[in-house]
Amino acid sequence: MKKPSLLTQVLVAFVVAVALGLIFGDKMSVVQPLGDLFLRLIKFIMAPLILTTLIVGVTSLQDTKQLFSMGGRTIVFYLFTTLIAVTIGIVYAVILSPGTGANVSLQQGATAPSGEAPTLTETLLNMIPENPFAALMEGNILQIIFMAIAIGLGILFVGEPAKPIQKLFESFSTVMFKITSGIMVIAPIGIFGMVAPIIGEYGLAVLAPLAKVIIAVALGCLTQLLVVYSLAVKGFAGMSPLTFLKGIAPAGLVAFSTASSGATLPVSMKNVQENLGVSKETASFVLPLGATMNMDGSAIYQGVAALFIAQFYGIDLGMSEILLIMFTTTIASIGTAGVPGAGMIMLTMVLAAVNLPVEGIALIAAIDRILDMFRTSVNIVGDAAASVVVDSYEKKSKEKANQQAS
Ligand code: DAS
Repeated sequence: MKKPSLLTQVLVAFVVAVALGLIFGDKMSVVQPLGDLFLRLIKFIMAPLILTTLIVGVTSLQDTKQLFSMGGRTIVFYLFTTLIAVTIGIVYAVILSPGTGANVSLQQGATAPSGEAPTLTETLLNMIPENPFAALMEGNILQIIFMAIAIGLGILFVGEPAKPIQKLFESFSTVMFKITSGIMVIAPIGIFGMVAPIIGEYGLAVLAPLAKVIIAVALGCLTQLLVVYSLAVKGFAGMSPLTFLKGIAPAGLVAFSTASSGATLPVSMKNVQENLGVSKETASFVLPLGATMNMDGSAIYQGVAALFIAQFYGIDLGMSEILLIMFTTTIASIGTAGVPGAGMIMLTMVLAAVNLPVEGIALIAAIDRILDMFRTSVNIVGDAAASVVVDSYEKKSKEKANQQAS
């Protein structure tokens, strides 16, 4: 009998986890170590995989001109889809709860997170590692990206004498991918071990009063997936949306289970290359960048949360405040780290920008993990859509260059 595909395995694991979570409640915490094992394994591989594949990605580009053209297309795609995402979130929040005083109840004992949201300047400056080894040890993705691009450019500019280093990173990257494939074998078990305890802990009792917030975020995420990204891959790359969504589904489910773009990165890099035909050089450039600065799902969440919090406190937002929320959310999503709960920290920046009470975050803090699962999945699928679209342009540019050369 043919072994079921990884997608089938993770889907079954997910459904069984939700069912057992609802049946056995918090007793399911007994399987948490299975989830922790998988999460630790993909976090272990994350830093060396990003560093080596991004260096290989940069050095395999024809020249710095291609680096800047690919970078430019990537950034434009990311900003454009994020703006659409936050608009979708705001529209759903208005539709689902038009009046003020939305029926969300302050969760007992919930407190707003104390984290301070970094400003855009701090986010950009923090990209530069003061100590490259510390950046690797801490798994600071933005700093690892900076290092990889710097090393990659160095190898490009040095040329022939740096070939041995380039070869070393190429073989190192291949080894990292092989290890990632090995880790993915236990993905179904890991997803089961992460999802069952969460569903068991929350159950339906906690989720009911905040159902409108969850529904608005879930509908916004579904719209972004099924409309925005499907139109993008179809329109710009001629790829069937079904092929695209099926191809990235395993990474989407790992993102849903881990609520961490960073931890999901090894899986999405594997999926886009093996299932969607994206070249290694595009994948290793676009995806690590996206995992830290393209957070469309977080933007949807921040749009929804800002409006629900305003409505809870009876604050009517005018068009200028709405536009300010859209702008701030887009900036905030660039600074949102690819780790669990980062979006809630960045929400403080959005609320402060439009003078909304930051403590309002406590209203939805209790279900943040559930909302984080939805938004992180969209973050990852959005990065994959970017890699498909950018790769398609890169291939067209190469074909044109070859035709001109011949
Ligand atoms: N969990 C974050 C991520 O990994 C997203 C968020 O918190 O908004 O993408």
